[in-house]
Amino acid sequence: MIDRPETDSLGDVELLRLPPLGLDADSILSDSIHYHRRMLGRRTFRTHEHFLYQALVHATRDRLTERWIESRTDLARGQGKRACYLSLEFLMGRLLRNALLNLGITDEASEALDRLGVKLEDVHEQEHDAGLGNGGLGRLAACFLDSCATLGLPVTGYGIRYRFGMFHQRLENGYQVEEPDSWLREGYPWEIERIERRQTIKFGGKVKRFKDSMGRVHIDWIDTHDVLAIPYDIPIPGYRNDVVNTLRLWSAAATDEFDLEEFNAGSYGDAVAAKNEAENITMVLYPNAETENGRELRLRQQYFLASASLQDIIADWARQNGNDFDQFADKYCFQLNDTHPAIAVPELMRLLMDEHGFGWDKAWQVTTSTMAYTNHTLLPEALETWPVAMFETLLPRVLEIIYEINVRFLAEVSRHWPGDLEILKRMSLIQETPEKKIRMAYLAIVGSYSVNGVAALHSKLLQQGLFRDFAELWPTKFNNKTNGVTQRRWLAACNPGLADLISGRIGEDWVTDLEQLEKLVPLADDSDFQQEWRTVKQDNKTRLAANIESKTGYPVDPEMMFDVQVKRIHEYKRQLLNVLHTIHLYDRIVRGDGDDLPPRVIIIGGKAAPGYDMAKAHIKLINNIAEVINTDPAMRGRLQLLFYPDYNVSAMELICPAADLSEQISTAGKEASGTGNMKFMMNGAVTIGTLDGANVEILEAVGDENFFLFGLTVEEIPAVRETYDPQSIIDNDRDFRRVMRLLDNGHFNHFEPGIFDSVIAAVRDPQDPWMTAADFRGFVDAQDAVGRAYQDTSSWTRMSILNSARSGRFSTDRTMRDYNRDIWHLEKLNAGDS
Ligand code: 26V
Repeated sequence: MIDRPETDSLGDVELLRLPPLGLDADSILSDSIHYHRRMLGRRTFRTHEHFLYQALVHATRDRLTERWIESRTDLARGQGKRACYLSLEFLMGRLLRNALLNLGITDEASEALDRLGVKLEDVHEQEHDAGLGNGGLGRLAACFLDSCATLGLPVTGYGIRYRFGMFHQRLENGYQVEEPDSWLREGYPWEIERIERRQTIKFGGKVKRFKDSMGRVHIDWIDTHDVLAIPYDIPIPGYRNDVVNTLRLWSAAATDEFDLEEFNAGSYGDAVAAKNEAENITMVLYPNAETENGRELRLRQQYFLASASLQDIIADWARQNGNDFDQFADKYCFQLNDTHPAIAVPELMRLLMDEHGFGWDKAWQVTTSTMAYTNHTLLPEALETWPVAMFETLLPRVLEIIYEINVRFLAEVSRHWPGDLEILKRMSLIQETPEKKIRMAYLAIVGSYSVNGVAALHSKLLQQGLFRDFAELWPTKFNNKTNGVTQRRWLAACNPGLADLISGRIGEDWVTDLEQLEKLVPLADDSDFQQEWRTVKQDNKTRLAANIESKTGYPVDPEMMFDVQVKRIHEYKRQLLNVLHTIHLYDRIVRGDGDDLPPRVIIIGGKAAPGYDMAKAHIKLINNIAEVINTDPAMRGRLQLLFYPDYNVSAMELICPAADLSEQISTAGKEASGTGNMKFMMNGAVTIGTLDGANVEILEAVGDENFFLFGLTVEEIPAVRETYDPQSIIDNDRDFRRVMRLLDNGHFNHFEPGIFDSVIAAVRDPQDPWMTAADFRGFVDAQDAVGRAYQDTSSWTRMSILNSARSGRFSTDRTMRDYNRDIWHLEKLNAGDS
């Protein structure tokens, strides 16, 4: 058995150097053929391009691996501080295009394949998206990794290698059907299994206390059911800087002992069943729905990730420093991506106390100077709580530690607010009624030295609302870190036409310094530049139109305005508001009042959590309306509605370069940040949006003459809510009345009576939390302004250019610099110096 992990110290690396690999087309071609033939054993490539894809990945990975090892050596040599990004989700998408871009060998790889008569684009199509995330939160983690590597920041991602990622969405009669995502079926050529760094994770059992000969109390967590955690590493290359960081994903496996025990008891079947139970832990990514809250397997996943990652780091530390943890907090920082890995707080306490013999105060000192927490939601129903009863059976020792954290924390609260029992109840890590539950966000706040939100508005609302008491107790702990996206994937790689146009005018520095895009501002009125800008957009629209036709069967005219809303389907994001406006446009054309409308295709895409019935009904509604509109000859060339099936990262890479209008229309105060809004902006789409999340900062950057603003503000909502009467809003608005009449009359569901009743009722509900009716008029008017603006081609192009030009601050390079300046304090790796 391989049981001696490589330490991060220098060891024998010097003895194992090889001559560097060529980055030219010849070398790439010969290595690809080598892998295709000698490793994969394939004779021809014409029948299965997939193996050529695998061969090219291996050739590319070799070139990364060389730099990867050097980066790890640099890190070991420098002994600098590192950050660990703990996240249950990493929505990586495809890796090949970005690896080639960052290595600077896209043209060389393309030329190598040309010689085989194969197009690099077709090879890219062979790659399965690594869909190990639900949406924004997981994709943000992936963008962070790209930016950290590019900035040379030593940051390792720690996550779970789910056997099945985000489900695939198929449509059946307009309804979403979920299908498993077997992304690992053909093997995943990017990963390297590191069996020697496996860890053992404990579950169940009981806690035993005993005194040693010195009279000191020791704690044993015994009779546990152990599960192995096996790490798989994926290289994360920086942009042309020779830095390669790591994404380490843990996979669960049964321990040998587990098998043996059952086997000795004479039941082979039970042994295999036990193995299954262990491996179940990393079987599937949970979709984010309320119905998935409180599932025991999800808690197992969270503990599995936290414990495996911390043990991995501590084992490495102990190999180099023995039991001396004095410097540990100067060398490590753990960034918690939402509360999902917050169980790392008590787990680090447990490891330091029970496994390394530290007292409470020392362990708490280390924990609270290494943990930092990022909140990603204001929706109360998305805040995690775990039943105490579940902890009792699954993680009894961890529960004891949480109780102790709470006792000490509440003592601090009563020192701050003497005699205030109400506040003790409010701030306790344990919610008492109706069921005893652990409030994971509070645990994360108490255990961390930094707590941040993900956009200015969101961070402000956290401090004034959800976490108000905590912000009052520890005002300096709270801060904002506005999200971003990586321009390497979201402009350079996915929009080569625009990237070339931009680089031709202002040079290539924007690829690592997005603020450079400001240099486009003076070109916004240049008519030649405008024409070239429009040509690129048109090409991207043509490319997307072909893709949509192949997926939906509907031909799309790229001359029409592309009005796009793609994101998870959720009531707060208000796809329904978009649908109401679509019906309104349809109604205007039918009643002969649509002559001054620009031809428009409305594209909506996104997945609904499998247990979220209302969101699923929205998908069905969109598809039914699409069917009516798209088959009505009167709509031809004037209005189209399309539901984009199986929306994912790779789909967005086609969609955002082709969008004219970006829909960011959530109810104010509900979207923490949004990041799709930034991808669209960067690619020259103009936003129609509410004052929510990062839209506020987008508006500030671009100016209100380049943004279509509408809707109630966070400040206005509470007062409007008090007397909210959607029916009277409908009654007093002729357009709204007509829209509702079409819905009420079953115009979109003639042969399926009643199926939209709950959707329609929600619009009329005075308690509607999303206040869709309240924003109808504002939205329709703003859309009207969009329609008029779009018809002035030159002024629209100007807006488009300015949106891209002012998107500089929405790079994750800026976000990561902010995290590093205020939270992590890491030194850059000496890229390329070794
Ligand atoms: C909740 C749950 C509940 C139980 C099962 C699995 C699961 C998975 C995720 C979540 C919470 C999701 C929170 C989230 O995705 N927030 C999004 O974060 C983005 C990045 O900061 C931000 O742009 C979006 O506005 C925000 O909705």
